[in-house]
Amino acid sequence: MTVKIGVIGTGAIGSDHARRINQVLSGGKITALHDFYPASAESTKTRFAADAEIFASGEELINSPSVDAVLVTTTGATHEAYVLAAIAAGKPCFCEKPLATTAAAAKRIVAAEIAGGQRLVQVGFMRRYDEGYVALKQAVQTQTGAPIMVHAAHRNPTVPTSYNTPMAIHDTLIHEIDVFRWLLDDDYVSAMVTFPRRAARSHAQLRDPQIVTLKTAKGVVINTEIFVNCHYGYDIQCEVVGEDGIAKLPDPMAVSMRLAAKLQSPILTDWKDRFVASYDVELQDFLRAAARGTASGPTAWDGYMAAIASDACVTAQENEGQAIAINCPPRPALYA
Ligand code: NAD
Ligand code: ISE
Repeated sequence: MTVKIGVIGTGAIGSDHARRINQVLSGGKITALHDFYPASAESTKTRFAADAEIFASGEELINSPSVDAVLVTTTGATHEAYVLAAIAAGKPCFCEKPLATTAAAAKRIVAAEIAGGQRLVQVGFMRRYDEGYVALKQAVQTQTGAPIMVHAAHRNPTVPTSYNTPMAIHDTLIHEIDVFRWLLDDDYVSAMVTFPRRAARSHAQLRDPQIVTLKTAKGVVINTEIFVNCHYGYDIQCEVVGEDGIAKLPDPMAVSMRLAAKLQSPILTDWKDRFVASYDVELQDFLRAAARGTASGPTAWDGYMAAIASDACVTAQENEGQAIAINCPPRPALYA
């Protein structure tokens, strides 16, 4: 079966997902596109989806018989309405991270999915599909002994001036919030934020960098540096310290060169390249499940748990140095 896919939001990642569904993966075809800016949808159609129809609204796209499943790749704050509409239509929905920018909105999505009685939502937490994180998880489960601490860094070379301080949490750190919950099989109990001096390239609306400390129910302390104007590259680092040893996330494969009296190897600069294989695997997983009318991978519940922690981190940004409590509700049967 070929799953007919509609994409809402054809910016950086929406157009890239359209490309991979039509040119790389199997079992799906882009039949419908919508973007707030029609020129963006037109451009995606021209480049990657010649046969797709362009819809005037996301809701029309979702309810069209030419669409079996939906990709929501608009900006975070607009995800909720489209995901709820996809659930109401009974159509599988891949929603890019964050599921929602507040826990209240994510909770409404979870409530709608539970009311419908079946899983339809997959959240775009692609790191769970990354070879490096999968290997790291296996090392933590079998070799390091029980985890005690995690040291991590999430560095982007640059972000636009529209990117503000809370986005460092719900747009950027949200990846670590989810992946560490998955990696450690643990939930969070508190969050704290510390700001070093503001880096020179920080924008007016952004305090960059920052260090977020999350504590888990099992007592693991996770320190993550978020530095989104770090200039030198796109760099994702993570080291888990356990009872018996330390496991480190592998760097992407790169040739090491001895050249001009220097030992050097390149560092990537774009998230699209760093996680290219994981995006492929997560969306192939989505297509496979959507063909059966359901969803797989990271759940709306995972998106909600991440949003609860993300809200606490934003509060922690506003109360530097204070530990903000995180209270996770019990997991409903649908997500067991
Ligand atoms: P972008 O700004 O490049 O694209 C967003 C697109 O959505 C734009 O074309 C915009 O016109 C459109 N849009 C905004 N609001 C809309 C609305 N209400 N209805 C219809 N269209 C609307 O942003 P992006 O970088 O592609 O990010 C999109 C989403 O993907 C965000 O949630 C972001 O966090 C996520 N993302 C995930 C990853 C990842 O690594 N998984 C990487 C980048 C972005
Ligand atoms: C972006 O939206 C992503 O999801 C990238 O993976 C992340 O590194 C970046 O900070 C976000 O803005």
